[in-house]
Amino acid sequence: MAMLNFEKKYRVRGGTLIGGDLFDFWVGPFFVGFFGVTTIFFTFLGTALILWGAAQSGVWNIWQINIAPPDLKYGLGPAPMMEGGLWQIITICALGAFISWALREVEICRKLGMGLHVPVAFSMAIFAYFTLVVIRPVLMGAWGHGFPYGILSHLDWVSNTGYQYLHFHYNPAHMIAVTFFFTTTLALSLHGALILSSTNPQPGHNVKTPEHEDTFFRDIIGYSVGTLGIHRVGLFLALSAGFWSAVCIVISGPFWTKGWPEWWTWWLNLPIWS
Ligand code: 07D
Ligand code: 07D
Ligand code: U10
Repeated sequence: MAMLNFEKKYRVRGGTLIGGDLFDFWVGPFFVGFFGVTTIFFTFLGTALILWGAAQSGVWNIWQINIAPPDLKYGLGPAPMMEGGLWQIITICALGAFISWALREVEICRKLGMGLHVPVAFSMAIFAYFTLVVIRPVLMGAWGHGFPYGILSHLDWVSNTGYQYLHFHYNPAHMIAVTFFFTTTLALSLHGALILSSTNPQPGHNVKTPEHEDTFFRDIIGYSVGTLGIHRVGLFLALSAGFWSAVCIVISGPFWTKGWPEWWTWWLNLPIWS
């Protein structure tokens, strides 16, 4: 109930980026806004096109639906509808929906007078997707380098693309990205566990304070990053994971065409060994 009173106080007009008062209202719990309308538009159209593509190929098994990008021969031009054109339009819809969603987050933050950290964070995911389906295909000269839209088919693409570079684990940016992903889960599990351990004491005991949290980490590793600091660390780790993912795929092809194990010959070739 407290939450509902709070919402009533802050659910006021203003703060929109575009459209003024036009869509400045709520439907149930959802803020609409200009970008809510564009989100619904792109999501509806994109989903309908995926379903239409599934109908055209007669595949209704959810795992096997596949909307493939165009053949490499179409380069960076538009492809016929059933030969990748559908993938191109769906890509535009996906980017339209993701960017609309991020801008709707910005409008909500502005209404609440909050920082833009959440939309900035989501933008890193959009950037990774944009790298996969726009930046890398453009650098390599064909939309056909994008990944196909299908639950299993996109896994085939990841595997095939990985093996094109012999052993993707040797991609140094992939190593950095994987390490950031692992560190993110480590940090989240430490933080979740620490908060629960101090706020869920044994029956009859007091809830513990941030001093207890600081002291736990000072005792165990000699340093506490602090209660605000851990959230900065978490955001940094997670955004770095997405950033280095984008780097690891954009350098594969446009900047390195051989197997990734071979990249490490610079180490063997250091003059120090000879
Ligand atoms: C838990 C938030 C909820 C989101 C969910 C995803 C759809 C797609 C579309 C039928 C954490 C909803 C899914 C709307 C339906 C059609 C056409 C987020 C949570 C539940 N992948 N991927 C999955 C996407 C890429 C990879 C699952 C999207 C890259 C591997 C799901 C994108 C590469 C594995 C999925 C995308 C890659 C998966 C679970 C976009 C490198 C798995 C995702 C837009 C990043 C895992 C069968 C999840 C799996 C998996 C969606 C891109 C690799 C279907 C929307 C090309 C190796 N991916 N993916 O929980 O089980 O995310 O696959 O870029 O093993 Mg993928
Ligand atoms: C792209 C998702 C964006 C999502 C958006 C939102 C909706 C709405 C609605 C639920 C980036 C979508 C929202 C649709 C849903 C509702 C209501 C996120 C994206 C905008 N790898 N690998 C990565 C590991 C191997 C290969 C990244 C590990 C093999 C290739 C990450 C291992 C080979 C590519 C990673 C491993 C190989 C990658 C993925 C282990 C295969 C990429 C995370 C333990 C033989 C991809 C930018 C990511 C990449 C990528 C981890 C193994 C190949 C670092 C842990 C050796 C080709 N791998 N990999 O990017 O960098 O998220 O993409 O072995 O392209 Mg790898
Ligand atoms: C965090 C936190 C914290 C909290 C938290 C959380 C992080 C400490 C205080 C949050 C965390 C959690 C709750 C934990 C669980 C979360 C996850 C595991 C992450 C994954 C999440 C999910 C899987 C859920 C995903 C659900 C989604 C995305 C919602 C889906 C909803 C929609 C699609 C509706 C969106 C609404 C829009 C776009 C605008 C409103 C629109 C409508 C209501 C529809 C009506 C439309 C209109 C009025 C517009 C008309 C449309 C038009 C004209 C277009 C028509 C076009 C045509 C072509 C016809 O740190 O603190 O606690 O809780």
